[in-house]
Amino acid sequence: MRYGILKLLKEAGSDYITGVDIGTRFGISRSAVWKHIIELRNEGYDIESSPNKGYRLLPGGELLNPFEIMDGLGTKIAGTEVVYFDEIASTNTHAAKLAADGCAEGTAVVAGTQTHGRGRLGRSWESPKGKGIYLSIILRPPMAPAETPVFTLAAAVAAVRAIYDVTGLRTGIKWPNDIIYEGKKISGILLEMNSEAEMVNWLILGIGVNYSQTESDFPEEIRDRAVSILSASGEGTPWKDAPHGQGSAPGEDLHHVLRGGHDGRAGRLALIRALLRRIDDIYQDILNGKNAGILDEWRKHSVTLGREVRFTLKNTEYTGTAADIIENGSLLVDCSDGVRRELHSGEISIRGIFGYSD
Ligand code: BT5
Repeated sequence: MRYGILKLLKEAGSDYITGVDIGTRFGISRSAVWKHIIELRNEGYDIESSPNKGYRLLPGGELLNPFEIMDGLGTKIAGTEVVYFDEIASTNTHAAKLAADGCAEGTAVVAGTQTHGRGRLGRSWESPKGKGIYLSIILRPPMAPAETPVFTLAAAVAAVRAIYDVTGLRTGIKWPNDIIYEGKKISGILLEMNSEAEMVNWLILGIGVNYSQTESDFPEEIRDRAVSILSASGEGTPWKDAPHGQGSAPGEDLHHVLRGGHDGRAGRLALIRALLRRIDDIYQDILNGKNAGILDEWRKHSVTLGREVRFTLKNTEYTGTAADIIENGSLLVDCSDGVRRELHSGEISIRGIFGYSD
């Protein structure tokens, strides 16, 4: 009921609606309307009340909550259910519990901060409160485990698209799963799976995006290789690097969205919704067998292909040129000894001779 009232207030924009009108709409008394308004205010919504005119929602007053994330989202699967926590250990860990308990496919877990945000291979993900996006989505693709590596590539493509949709920033993908802006990591992806031999039970697609950290918000060890959306955007011109020929860059009115609300929460909300939409689209592509298009787009955004890489395999160090990516997620490297080698993420340590290295 109170979200019904909130919807009405949103539809009214900057106009007021009287308590009587709201009451009539929902068949409740004016004092019942008032109680719901108080509840919404307690949740954090900025609702103005004027004795003669009624109520209105003040601009930029959006919150990060399941209602805001799902309202009018229009996705088929991703984000059809959303759970939100101000604080959680790890959205991926929680999503795994929900998945094991049989939650609906597409359920998204969002948090304001993570106390034990996880990266790959036991690494950690810095997740300061209110400064990043921490999102996990549960998928149940009807396929064999061997077919799932494309999800890592697809998630990276979806993240690049979503960041561009909302900010106009053109980011790149560093194999296997880093989203990079000018050599620094702006987002990371953690894909986890539970399966039988022949069939996936569930996949958890976890995405972390640095949203509003400044340099000093990052721990010293990663300061020179981490960046946030807002700092990458530069003061006041978030779309300065908008690419040409990739659809129109966001209009100036988006500026207030990026920085809007407390803690830029309006911008984080917009980006979470864009991520869910882009993941939903690309998941449909996978289900419809369109993996080739995903790989092509991955190649287009790649900052790894064509570059010199150095890696260690079974204690031997090799150098070579990153030549291509293949559907199982492997990177093909033309090594200086003339041999083309296939690198599987997780098995090698790779040193980019460019920009960010890990
Ligand atoms: C990743 O791992 O990049 C995957 C990160 C996935 C995080 C999301 S948040 C929502 C969901 N819930 C979770 O618990 N996790 C997912 P990896 O490629 O292993 O990179 C980890 C490394 O990146 C660390 O060892 C640091 O060097 C660096 N790092 C940590 N936090 C960072 C940050 N906020 N920004 C940039 N780099 C970071």
